[in-house]
Amino acid sequence: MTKEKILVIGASGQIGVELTQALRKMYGNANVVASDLREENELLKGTGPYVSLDVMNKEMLHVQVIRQNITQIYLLAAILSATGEKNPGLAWHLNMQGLLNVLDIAREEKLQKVYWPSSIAVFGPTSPKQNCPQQTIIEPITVYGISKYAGEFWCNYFNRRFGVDVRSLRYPGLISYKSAPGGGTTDYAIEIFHEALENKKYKCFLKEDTYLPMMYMPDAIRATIELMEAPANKISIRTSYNISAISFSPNEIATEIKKHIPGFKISYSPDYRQAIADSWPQSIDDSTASADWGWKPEYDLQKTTKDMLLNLKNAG
Ligand code: VAH
Repeated sequence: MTKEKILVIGASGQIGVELTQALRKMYGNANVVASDLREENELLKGTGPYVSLDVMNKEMLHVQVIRQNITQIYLLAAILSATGEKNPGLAWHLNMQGLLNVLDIAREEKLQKVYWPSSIAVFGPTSPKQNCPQQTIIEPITVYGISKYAGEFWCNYFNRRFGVDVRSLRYPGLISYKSAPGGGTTDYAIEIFHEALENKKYKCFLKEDTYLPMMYMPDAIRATIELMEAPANKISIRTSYNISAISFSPNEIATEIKKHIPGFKISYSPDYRQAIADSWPQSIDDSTASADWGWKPEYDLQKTTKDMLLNLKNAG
């Protein structure tokens, strides 16, 4: 049994910090190398190896994989939906070339496994709005969605053609308190908690009835680990799995927060991100993930709200 040595690319990001922490608990701190273009996130400092690494520099990345005897790569570096619309060329280049660099190296070095996140942002206005299925009409209208959907096909190709065990999840909007969100359309669902605690009011950049698929980060991290730990013969989807947990609107999460902060007030001032949100499904059918590897969410809106407020208050 080869000793697992994991490289997390994008370890200082919203998902990367918590995924690195979870992987270090499982594999031992020294066996999980965190990397990012940015400097090491405070929460990771002193908990394990960290290297500055640009996923776009394929030669440097290849050297690190060999030098560190890496057996698995988790690639989280990406430009998200809202930021991507401000710089389409860069978003396409980073999201696509970063993945191709990792897949090529995984093939050449015969890595055990690769993880790469897709997103419900692959779906577009022609996809079903409710219980959007695993396979359906998929016509993304953001560069982020286009790059994630194209990336799904590259994952499928490298698995079928070269046997690379690359696995992927279509994350909904992710809610977390440990590290800042990364420029997404669903970031309102994180900002609202900070604003409610600091100012007792929040001006939301989406309309009050904008329903979106969301998930609390502990569920997303557990889904990722469960997917990666599942036996390969259980994985029937080599593009990317739909997963889901909760769907809510800004009005609904505001109402839930008011139960804890009675004076909290929300106002609405939709911006360019409204059109992105309107192009996505409101809820997702994740029955394939449940059937293949037993996916089941644990956090609903009530539990998420309580846990977010408790931890943000403690972080004070
Ligand atoms: C975004 N948080 O808003 C990401 C996510 C489903 C949305 O992929 O771009």
